[in-house]
Amino acid sequence: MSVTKSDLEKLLSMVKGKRKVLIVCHENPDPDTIAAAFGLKYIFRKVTGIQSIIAYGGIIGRAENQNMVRLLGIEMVPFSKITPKNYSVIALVDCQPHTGNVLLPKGVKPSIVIDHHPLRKSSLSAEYVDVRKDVGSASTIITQYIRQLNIPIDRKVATALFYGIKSDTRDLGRQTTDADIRASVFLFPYIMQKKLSKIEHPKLPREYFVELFSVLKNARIYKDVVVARLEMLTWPEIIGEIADELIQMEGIKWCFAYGKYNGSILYSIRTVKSRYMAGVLAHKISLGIGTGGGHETFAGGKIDLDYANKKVKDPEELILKRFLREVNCKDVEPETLIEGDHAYKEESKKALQSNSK
Ligand SMILES: [Mn+2]
Repeated sequence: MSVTKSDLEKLLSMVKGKRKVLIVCHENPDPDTIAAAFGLKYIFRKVTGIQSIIAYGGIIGRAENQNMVRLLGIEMVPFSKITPKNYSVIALVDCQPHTGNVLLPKGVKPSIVIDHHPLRKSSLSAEYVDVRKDVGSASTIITQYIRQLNIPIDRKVATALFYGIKSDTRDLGRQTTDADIRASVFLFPYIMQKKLSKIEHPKLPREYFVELFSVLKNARIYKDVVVARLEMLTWPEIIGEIADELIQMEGIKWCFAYGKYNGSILYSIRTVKSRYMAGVLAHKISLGIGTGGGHETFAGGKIDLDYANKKVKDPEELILKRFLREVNCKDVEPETLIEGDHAYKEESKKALQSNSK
């Protein structure tokens, strides 16, 4: 266990007696950041009696994540509904300041940063920093806190943390360490199995399947690389979901999935090359026009189009070009995943229009 009693005493002393404590998730929160926030809130309440508020930017889009929040009774407030300046303690979980995936108003600095992405300089000014690359999820870190503090575990908190670890590590298979497995084993007896199953297998809107159809028709193969452009018919996290699917294709070593959402281009990168740093690649792709980062085998980025359009002619073309260059496919002629010329866009648009009638 890599957290000591005195670390946690320091953490808890920071919130003791405070009336306004804010826990911030990353934008378009995923199960790991939601669970870590929920777990940290539980720790604060259980040990110090302090109530805190969980806030997030973007939307809780994925059907799984909506189910998670609803079925486990996780209260979360959109960032737009609060005034961060009013909070004396701000904790970030599963993200770090100035990384592009958490929007903090200018002048608002977190005093607590708990994350498992590579450490950023911007985090060092926080009073309490627990950023570790040797765990597969932020939920693992929070589970360690609960164990170290020896507090009784709530079953909803256990279910959330278990799912947080499970989804960030792709069922304990991706960038998983002993710490993640130990945390999962610890949580397992407490989890609410039926609720977890409902969370993991949600009902999906029809648009999801229309999106799937268009993605597959539209996918391009460059040797061992697959590129997919999404229509973004559902929620922003669909990019990561599709990337996770496509990287499973036989013979594929890289996947790049992207789409326009809310004035930005969002993209996800996946690779099977475990010793390559996908996060560094994402950083390179976004250089000068946006933000990007992540882990060894999975990463993502965001290009704000208002900004990028002032800098370059065609940001979408540029990021694709940069990606293909980095994976040695600059001059490779692509082929479609599915043979034949499909008017996929028209078809999916028509399908959608008739849906909304
Ligand atoms: Mn995470």
